[in-house]
Amino acid sequence: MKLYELVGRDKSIGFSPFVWRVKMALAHKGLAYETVPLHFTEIKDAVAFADCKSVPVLVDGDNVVADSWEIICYLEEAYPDRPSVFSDHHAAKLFNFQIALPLLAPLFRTIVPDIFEVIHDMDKDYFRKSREARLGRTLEEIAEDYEEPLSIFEANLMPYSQFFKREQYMCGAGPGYQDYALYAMFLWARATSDKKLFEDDDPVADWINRMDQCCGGIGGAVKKIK
Ligand SMILES: N[C@@H](CCC(=O)N[C@@H](CS)C(=O)NCC(=O)O)C(=O)O
Repeated sequence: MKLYELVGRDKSIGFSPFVWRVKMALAHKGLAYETVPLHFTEIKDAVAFADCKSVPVLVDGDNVVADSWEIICYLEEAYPDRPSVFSDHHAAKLFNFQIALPLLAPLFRTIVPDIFEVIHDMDKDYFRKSREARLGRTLEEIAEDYEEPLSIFEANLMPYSQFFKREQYMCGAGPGYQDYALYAMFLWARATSDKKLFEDDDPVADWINRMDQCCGGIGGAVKKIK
């Protein structure tokens, strides 16, 4: 199996929150794969064969699947004898939408100037132009005002703090899709930014420690890109 992923200056550290969902699911299922590390500006040409413009893309024999959700659904169907990541397929699908606007969007605005610092020089023009157009401001303006989106992120994280005060994982006795999707977002931030997203004594920190150790510790090994 081949997984096309996004890397920064350091080719050994993938930082896409969507690719990390798939990597955690592959590890959960014990499926082996190799990665094809790509910089932002390499993605379009490299995954054109999959008729898409973003990563992750998975190639499994003759099967080509794009989009993290589609890939995980494909793995569930193609490898039914492996442990499922879903405790409830519909609740998992809904969770993608539940975290997109309240958490992923403000976190993106919080760390986007930090992401710019860790990507390869070849990507800098593309990243600056595309992200400044999307956000309607320069990266420098965004960097000055990061406390506003960060406070939105922190407020929207609160239900998870309350939940993890009482429960170990979102999917029950062990981690599953929702845990991986939320954790992948924190790996994105860990690989690209030094910003503190929660207090050390927050129950979210305990859950992240548990997630760092699951699936052979692949998430726990992620370091900030130098
Ligand atoms: N819905 C897609 C989103 C994937 C996505 O946005 N990937 C980003 C990396 S995090 C990408 O490839 N961006 C290409 C670009 O910005 O040119 C999924 O879940 O797979």
